[in-house]
Amino acid sequence: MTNFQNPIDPPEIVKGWIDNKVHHGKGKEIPVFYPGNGSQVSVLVEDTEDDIDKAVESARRTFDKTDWSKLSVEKRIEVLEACRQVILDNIDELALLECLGTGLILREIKGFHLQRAAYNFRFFAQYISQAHGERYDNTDGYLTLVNREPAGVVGLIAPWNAPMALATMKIAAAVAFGNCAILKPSEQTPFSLIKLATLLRDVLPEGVLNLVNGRGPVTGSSLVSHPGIDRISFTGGTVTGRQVMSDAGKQLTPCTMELGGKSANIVFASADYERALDGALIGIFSNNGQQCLAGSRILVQEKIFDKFVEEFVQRTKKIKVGDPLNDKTEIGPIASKQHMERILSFAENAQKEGDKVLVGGKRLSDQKTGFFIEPTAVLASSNNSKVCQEEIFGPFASFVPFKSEEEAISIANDTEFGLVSYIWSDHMPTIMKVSESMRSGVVWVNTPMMRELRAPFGGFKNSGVGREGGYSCEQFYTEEKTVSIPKTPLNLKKFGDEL
Ligand code: TXE
Repeated sequence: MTNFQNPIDPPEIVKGWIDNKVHHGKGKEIPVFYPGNGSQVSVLVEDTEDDIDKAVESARRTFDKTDWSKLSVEKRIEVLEACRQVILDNIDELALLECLGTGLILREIKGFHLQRAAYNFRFFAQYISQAHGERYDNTDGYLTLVNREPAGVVGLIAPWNAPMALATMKIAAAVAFGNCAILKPSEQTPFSLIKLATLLRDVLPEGVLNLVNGRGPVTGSSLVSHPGIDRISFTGGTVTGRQVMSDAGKQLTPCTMELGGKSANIVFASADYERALDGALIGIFSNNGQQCLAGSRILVQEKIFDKFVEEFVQRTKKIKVGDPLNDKTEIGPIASKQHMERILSFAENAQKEGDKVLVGGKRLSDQKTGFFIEPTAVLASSNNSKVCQEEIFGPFASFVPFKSEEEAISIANDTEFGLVSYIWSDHMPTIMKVSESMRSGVVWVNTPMMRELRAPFGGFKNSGVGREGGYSCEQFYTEEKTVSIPKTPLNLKKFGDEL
């Protein structure tokens, strides 16, 4: 049995970051584990209500009393580009810290997650360089301008499945539109984001990016409920999202919610078969299967169903699961013990409920310390089965056959979620009809996972509220102000002046 080594020497203790200084919170010490060997590697000091007060005061001070929110576009572009450079200059260390927290494969962290993190800042630098405004002339001689002003102090709540890529989208947007931010990383994966916050101290003035640590119901809910917060941007599970929105609603704080998914990956007989097979495997197994946009329900047309499933299973058996530091690894450990046990419980239940486990479903037998599971595929008894209705959020595919386009559409939409749909077909009328019928915020045709940052990303139904993307973020991270000015002096009605 192998016991994989930690990617990097872990920090002994993880603390918060307020006013560009280390902040020692008032709460408990929470253990943090490395998923690759299951051992506790560090503790984080939990921030409580008092600490949140300090973080909000600091952000508010910078927002209200300095020129941060009024920086010129040119200056702000420089700041965003400098943030990008900080990530690229420190990519090796940030990647190892991201790996330590998440167990994601180092190769993918460096090649994708951190490239995206850096690009998020460049994207918003480019976006604001072309920001547009509205102006209206009217026949009464008025000029009306619609100004966009920074929203204020924004709370950013990030999950554990891709901390750097997801949190930096929020940080970059907040900075681009002149806000001050308070970031709460997941308590499971604090290492890379706290490092980033400290590295950014030479670029961002104090109070622009504060970071608080701790569990959701303690630190997260104090942040969401704080009356000094003007926006909450949340990425996480649907159950938590409901709680966050209800807490924020008490202060009427606007929220965006990027929540879970149970996305249909629909493979028609008219598809390019090999490409669809590759796409289905990528759709469910990349990022250890822990992603909201995973194609976790694979619907395959009856004519090709048996062959497709058989070949999917054969390929799945060959996937290399193991050390995230090894260049050949394709799937690393699950992010936590609790999450691993939850995923495995779906495989156990599946047998009892009449579904058939085709491959996997167990913990890796030669690796009992880290949180490794076999990549899994299940033939569902129907789309009503638990494995088709609940978000499993791991390397776990559920197969369902369909006969016609109508049946595919009906099964695909038969879920509480509506984040993404994948369609594989070379028949244009099928592509058009099915994509128009999907109740999801995103549709990918003959491709897995294309993220165009200018376009909105988010979900229908229980997959979310609001969107992330260029214009969507501009709307969310700013307040609109309408200013009307007469172009020439007007003859106003004279109240109190006798007619
Ligand atoms: O996420 P949570 P969990 C899904 C996935 C997963 C399930 C549960 O199905 O199995 O959610 O994961 C913070 N107020 N996704 O429980 O709880 C928390 O500390 C404020 C989908 O780990 O949603 C963390 O920082 N904040 C997903 C963040 O919310 C609170 C990504 C996310 O944690 C809070 C992750 C509260 N009351 C899980 N409670 C995606 N959309 O990609 C928790 N948090």
